[in-house]
Amino acid sequence: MHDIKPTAAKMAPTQLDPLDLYDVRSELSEDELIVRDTVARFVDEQAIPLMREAFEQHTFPRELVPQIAELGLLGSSIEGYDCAGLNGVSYGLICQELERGDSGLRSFVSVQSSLVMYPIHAFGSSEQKDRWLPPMARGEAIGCFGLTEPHGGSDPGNMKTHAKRDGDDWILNGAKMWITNGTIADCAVVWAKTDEGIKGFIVEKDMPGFTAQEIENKFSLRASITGALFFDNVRVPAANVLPGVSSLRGPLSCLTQARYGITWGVIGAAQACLDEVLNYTQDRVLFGKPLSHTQTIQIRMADMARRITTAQLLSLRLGRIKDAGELSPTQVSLAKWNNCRAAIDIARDARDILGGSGISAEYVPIRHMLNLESVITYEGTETIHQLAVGRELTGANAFG
Ligand code: TGC
Ligand code: FAD
Repeated sequence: MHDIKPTAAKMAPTQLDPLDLYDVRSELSEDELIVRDTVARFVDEQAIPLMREAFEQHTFPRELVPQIAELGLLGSSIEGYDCAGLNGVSYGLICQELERGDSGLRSFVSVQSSLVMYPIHAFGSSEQKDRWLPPMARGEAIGCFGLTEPHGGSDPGNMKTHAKRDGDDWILNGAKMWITNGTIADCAVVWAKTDEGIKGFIVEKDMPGFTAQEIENKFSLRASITGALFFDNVRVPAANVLPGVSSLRGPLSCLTQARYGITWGVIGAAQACLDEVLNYTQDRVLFGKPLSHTQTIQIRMADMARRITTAQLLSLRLGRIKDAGELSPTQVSLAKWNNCRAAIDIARDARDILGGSGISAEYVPIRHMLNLESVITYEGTETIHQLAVGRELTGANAFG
């Protein structure tokens, strides 16, 4: 018979933070630490208590938006226009802390900041910036980003949505699929083919011919709204066309911003899973000792810590490169691939270590695991990022 009491085995003194073994925290500036700690407090106190139910109810907790805005988390990298003007590392830390709560929370901020406010700021007219950026920073206007189409999102260059000039206006036709915030957005930045190249259109929710439909029954990112957008001869005034870009470079440069944030975000999800298994395995007594004292469980948790540490160092370095203005999309692809793969593997393994409890929403791994199925797919699938790195290494384009 096994002695089923905990062995009270001598615990080796632990001095390192299990969720930050290389003390990445010490690499952060005072301002970056304030951002991290403030968002962490918001997530722990305000967001986490709502996320499980939001996930179960398949709804986005919109009541958090005013606080998110109040903290300056919307368009945080933009200077002026009521935005916080923070650096890239701070944006990463915001994403990390939000996604420690739930990927849906980070998605909301990613889309608003990187996919809607960023293109308006980078490619918009001064009227467009004045009109949209301040209310978006305040969370009073919500945006969405329409690039993916029903016939295949990995190859946006093959988009069917198109627009034709008609006097001073444009007539827009087509459809977009899997659009975060699609049905709650006041406007959509929609990318469409024109005779003058691929252009971005700010389509307002009440423009005749524009409809949005919620995609229901998702098993992933349930605490986030996802929709399909339809454009049936929508008349868009020239004043709503982004003047600064007329090629695929427009939407792809937005993706570079959002993917960068995701490299940080998924670290938060992975940390939440490791934290859960560290706690759970201390109390779970099997074969006469706590699960945390068995060799294979320790190896699995050590592997989680190794992968989190690697991801942290990658994202921090990426952030410093970004803040120096030298970021290459290939570097972002490598980190999006590495960090999403690490996080989803960690979440799946954490789910397993919790045994039957692992399938319960009372513990976080299954929610993160299901969310990460979306995160590893959107903003470029793992394969797309591997091929982007392959293209950089070889100079040969394997997409064609
Ligand atoms: P390619 O010939 O490579 O490039 C066309 C033009 O774009 C430039 N470019 C980039 N610019 C900035 N950032 C990048 N990452 C860029 N990649 C390319 C490039 O220099 C060129 O510029 P120019 O001036 O010469 O015209 O285009 P390609 O058709 O070969 O595409 C390559 C590929 C496959 C990498 C690209 O199509 C791709 O990334 N596909 C994946 C699509 C994707 O990620 N969709 C995401 C949709 S949005 C979303 O998922 C939001 S989820 C948000 C949430 O809820 O959090
Ligand atoms: P496909 O492009 O059809 O790919 C199918 C499979 O083929 C994948 O496994 C892919 O890796 C593989 N594949 C593709 N090309 C190759 C190749 N050359 N070689 C080998 N394999 C290949 N999009 C937006 O525009 N805005 C949003 O706000 C948004 N939010 C989203 C939210 C959620 C919850 C989800 C799930 C998606 C969202 N997306 C959004 C769409 C997302 O970007 C796409 O799902 C993604 O880009 C993949 O496109 P797809 O689903 O059409 O898959």
